[in-house]
Amino acid sequence: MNTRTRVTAIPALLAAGAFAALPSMLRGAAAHGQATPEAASVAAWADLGLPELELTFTVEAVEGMPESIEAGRYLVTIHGEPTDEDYAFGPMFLQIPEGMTFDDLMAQASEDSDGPPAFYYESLVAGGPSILASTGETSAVGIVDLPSGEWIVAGSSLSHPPIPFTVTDEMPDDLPEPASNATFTLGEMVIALTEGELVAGENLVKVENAGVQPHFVEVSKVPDGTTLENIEATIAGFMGGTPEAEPIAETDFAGFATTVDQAGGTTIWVTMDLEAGTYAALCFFPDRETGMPHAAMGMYTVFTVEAAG
Ligand SMILES: [Cu+2]
Repeated sequence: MNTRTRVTAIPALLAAGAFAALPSMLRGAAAHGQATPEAASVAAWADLGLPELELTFTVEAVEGMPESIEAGRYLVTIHGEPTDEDYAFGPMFLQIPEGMTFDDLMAQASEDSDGPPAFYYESLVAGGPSILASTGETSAVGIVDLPSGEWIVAGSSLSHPPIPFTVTDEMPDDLPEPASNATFTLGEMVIALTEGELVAGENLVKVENAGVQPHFVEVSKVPDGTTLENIEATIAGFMGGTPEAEPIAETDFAGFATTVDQAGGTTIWVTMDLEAGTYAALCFFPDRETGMPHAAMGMYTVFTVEAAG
């Protein structure tokens, strides 16, 4: 069915930056050790008493989403095994815009276009955790706000068609602030570590989109000593330009974590399991005006993670 193919292709298109074009073989080479999340740190989230959602991504569907839930800040756990064709997947929670129906949304999404449908830039896309194939992990956890309205949840990769659900009532006004040791702040066209620091081991990371367009953050380990200029040169090369500095080989990007798209004004919390080293964080969401991946417009940063003392 064409509609389903197109709709489920939206998030894949969005995630389809230059890195998504890398051969999966190369991604496999970048895999790092199996991570066992420390119960101690994520326990800080479990102790908040948040309502929970547990979703399973099978090959064909997202399973476990109730038809109706109450507005709130949700602890979302996802399970699934990425196939060779998946780069990553996670839940795309999208609030159906006022004046649109589920069918309208499906119809617009099925229209041929080079980028995301217009409504995607206007919608409340809540964001969330993601399972990145290169990590070898089969589950992920995050915290996501879901205010009242008519929603869909779909997979942020092919083969997970949208499922409608309803969120009732008002957001509680006493939402707890989940613990975090670092904050990424996203905007046009900037991505910055604005609070705390990322450490070797498990991190509880707050990701806030202070901008207008949807953004996400993908964190890849890069060779020690990599600079912003090296990343700029690498992206220029991807875009067919002539790099001014030394680019990094595509095979030298090792994916460690990614989030799914989140709309302006949203905040999520996710875990990121990192090793000591140098990292690049980038957003490849296509710009509304130019269609260029945000990274090509400067949306990247470089940071280091120290070895645990
Ligand atoms: Cu972006």
